[in-house]
Amino acid sequence: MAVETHGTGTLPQIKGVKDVPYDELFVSGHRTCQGCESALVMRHMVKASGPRTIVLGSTGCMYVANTTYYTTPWVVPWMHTQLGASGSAALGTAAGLKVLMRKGKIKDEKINVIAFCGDGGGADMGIGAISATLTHKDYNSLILLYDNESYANTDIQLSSQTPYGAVTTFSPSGSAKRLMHTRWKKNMPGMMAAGHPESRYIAAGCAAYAVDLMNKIRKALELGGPTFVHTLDPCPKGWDYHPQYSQELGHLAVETGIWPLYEVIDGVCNLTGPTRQIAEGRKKRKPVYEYLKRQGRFAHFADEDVEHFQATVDKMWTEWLIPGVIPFTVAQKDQTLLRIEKRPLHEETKPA
Ligand SMILES: Cc1ncc(C[n+]2csc(CCOP(=O)(O)OP(=O)(O)O)c2C)c(N)n1
Ligand code: SF4
Ligand SMILES: [Mg+2]
Repeated sequence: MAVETHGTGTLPQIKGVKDVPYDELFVSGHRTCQGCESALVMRHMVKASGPRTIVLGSTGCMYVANTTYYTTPWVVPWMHTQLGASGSAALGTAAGLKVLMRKGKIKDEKINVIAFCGDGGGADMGIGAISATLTHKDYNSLILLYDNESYANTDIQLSSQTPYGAVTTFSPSGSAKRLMHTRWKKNMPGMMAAGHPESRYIAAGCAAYAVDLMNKIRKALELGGPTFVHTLDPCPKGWDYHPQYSQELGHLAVETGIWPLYEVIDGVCNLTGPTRQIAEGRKKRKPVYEYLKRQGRFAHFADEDVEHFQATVDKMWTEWLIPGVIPFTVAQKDQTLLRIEKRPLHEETKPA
């Protein structure tokens, strides 16, 4: 799809791994857990955006573990902001830079403003400020929500992004109640796309698909205005698995269809990576059990819990059309979307 950009063209799309910038702008000196995918998101994020970037970070693992006293992995300018304030920090910084450039106090050049937040800080506490920022089309900023599916930094409490049935310190499994948490994960990127027509770019990514993620970051910054990228980040501590499997779990989240990769550019939805292949019938969607069985947070699941999880993911693929984002007329013309609706459900949901 041809897309008009207001960028400088300095962040072209990356064609493959060999094309990825060599420079590291998020280096050693942090204290995140071994296998932390959120830290990898930070690394990919600034690799994609380059040195002319200001990063703002709300409280959470990516703040606390990345700024231990007198040490930091950030090579680019970085500032902490309050837990629910990523949206305000993004807008304020973008507006401040614009004024300073207009008054000739600093050189008029493209500076990328990226504010990150966790799922607790972004999808729960700070959603109002993010929403407000996404309506201010005159200011260029990217809000990146790194989603480890819990309030990880304060010891894995339940958030609106915690998946159905998962054990957290606020939702332990017990003899009286096997599942303490029975709400479906809030659809943050879909909601942001549906409600913010001024935002030209909203995407869902995953660090296990590094080039796809870096290209999404670049597209957001090139298109300009307020943009939003949501990443799903396997977290060995909160999800309870060996750190060596983080990338595999990222792949499984996408291959089972639990975490679809897509972008909404000027209101048009574009599926990416394996999500596109599955939708086009070129790849089979894996049973969710493949993903669930690898994590201790789902170890208490009975067959009926797995079946409910599978049935809801199936429904997401067959019935949801991201209401308000993809008009039915576009869905009619877009064969990919039609194929999603026509696809048969996967055959198996039960453990082998
Ligand atoms: C207003 C406010 N309430 C509570 C806290 C305590 N706190 C610090 S980090 C954190 C968890 C944030 O979770 P999330 O945004 O998902 O980031 P993660 O720790 O998972 O990376 C909490 C509750 C705080 N810093 N500020
Ligand atoms: S608790 Fe999870 S998100 Fe936090 S540093 Fe460890 S692996 Fe990363
Ligand atoms: Mg979190």
